[in-house]
Amino acid sequence: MEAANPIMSRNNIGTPEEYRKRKVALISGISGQDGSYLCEFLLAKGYFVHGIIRRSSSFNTGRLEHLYKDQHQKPNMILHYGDLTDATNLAYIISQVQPTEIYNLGAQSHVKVSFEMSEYTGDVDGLGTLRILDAIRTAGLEKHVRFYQASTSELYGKVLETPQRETTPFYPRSPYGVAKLYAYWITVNYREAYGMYACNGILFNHESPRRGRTFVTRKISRAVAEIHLGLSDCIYLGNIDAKRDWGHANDYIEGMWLMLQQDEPEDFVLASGETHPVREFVEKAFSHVDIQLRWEGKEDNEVGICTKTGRTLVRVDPRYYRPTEVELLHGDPTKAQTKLGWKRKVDFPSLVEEMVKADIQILQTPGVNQN
Ligand code: NDP
Ligand code: GDR
Repeated sequence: MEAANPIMSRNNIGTPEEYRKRKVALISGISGQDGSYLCEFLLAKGYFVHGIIRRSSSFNTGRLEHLYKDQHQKPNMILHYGDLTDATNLAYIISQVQPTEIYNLGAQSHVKVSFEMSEYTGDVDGLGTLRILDAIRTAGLEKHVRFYQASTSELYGKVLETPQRETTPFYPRSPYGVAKLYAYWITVNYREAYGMYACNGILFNHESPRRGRTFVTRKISRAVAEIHLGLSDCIYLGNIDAKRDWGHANDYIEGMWLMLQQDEPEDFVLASGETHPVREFVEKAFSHVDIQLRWEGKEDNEVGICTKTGRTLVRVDPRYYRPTEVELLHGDPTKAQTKLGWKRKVDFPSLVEEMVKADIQILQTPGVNQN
């Protein structure tokens, strides 16, 4: 932190005393959906925010662009190149920036992709968490840093109990879920072994216009916008009977922050408390462009047809099926509501509407980042 600290001294961030007085957050996965909302939220609260971004051959900071303007004179945020597979780099960043809170959101976060990149997913999502926890200890910060781990409802996997809560047994159904299981338990273990303030947020699906386009909600909202504007004919989906507990990402990041502001570290479920099939998301999304669907056929041959024109707008493509599926997620957020005072604000119909409208607007605005 003093002038000898190369990261801090080359960035015009004020005196060491000024810096030490501030709350300082480090976010892995800052360029993702949740990372960008969390960064906005923490900056608004007066935090100094550090983020870890991966080197990429193409631009990967689109979700942060609006926050990065005006950061050159007296920045409130600094982005560092890094990777959860690189322990040396993580140890260096953490020891230099001396964060007070660390949010580990970085992950290979796509469940279907994790079946194809299982070792990599284990390395990043499982061991990556261990690398951060060890980097905190190496820097001697284990009694000073508060650590948030992005755990997931995918830990529940096969349905053993509904609604799923903090005490529901885990049974992950993908390499992603299994990697996150390791991350969950190593977080618990370091809390118990070293007295670290470390929490798991077991978050159910949360979406937004910033959701990556290969996740089902954004894939649907984008396709509906394209079909509405005459840019596409049909959307191809996998298992449309899977049920998810969907909320808005912007509501969930507040819950992450609240978990790190308590007297004692604990694990919490964040969920909407409702569950809906993918099929219902599709129907609702089309209804926002005045298209009603009727379903015909069964399983792989099922199609969604526009009741007015008779055109087929939805087809099932088994390519999107997973070797093992999580059929039903339905969370119980009672503990977070009671202990954290957390409550989601955006309901399911408003979420679908916001996503479809945002995609229509993006497609109608020339020059805007089309992601
Ligand atoms: P995204 O996929 O949008 O973002 C993932 C972030 O991780 C990106 O910034 C990505 O960088 C970064 N990342 C990927 N691999 C690495 C790596 N090897 N080293 C460092 N960073 C890496 O995910 P979300 O924002 O939706 O989710 C945030 C976290 O929460 C993830 O850990 C996810 O597994 C978890 N989660 C998400 C839920 C959801 O519904 N959204 C629910 C429960 C848990 P890049 O931009 O370069 O790809
Ligand atoms: P999920 O999200 O696997 O729940 O993981 P995703 O949106 O990928 O899938 C949700 C459900 O929709 C079904 N589905 C399809 N999914 C995708 N991606 N593409 C399709 O075409 C399609 N058709 C049907 C899936 O089979 C699944 O049942 C997300 C991620 O954000 C994880 O990182 C996070 O941990 C969990 O949510 C909670």
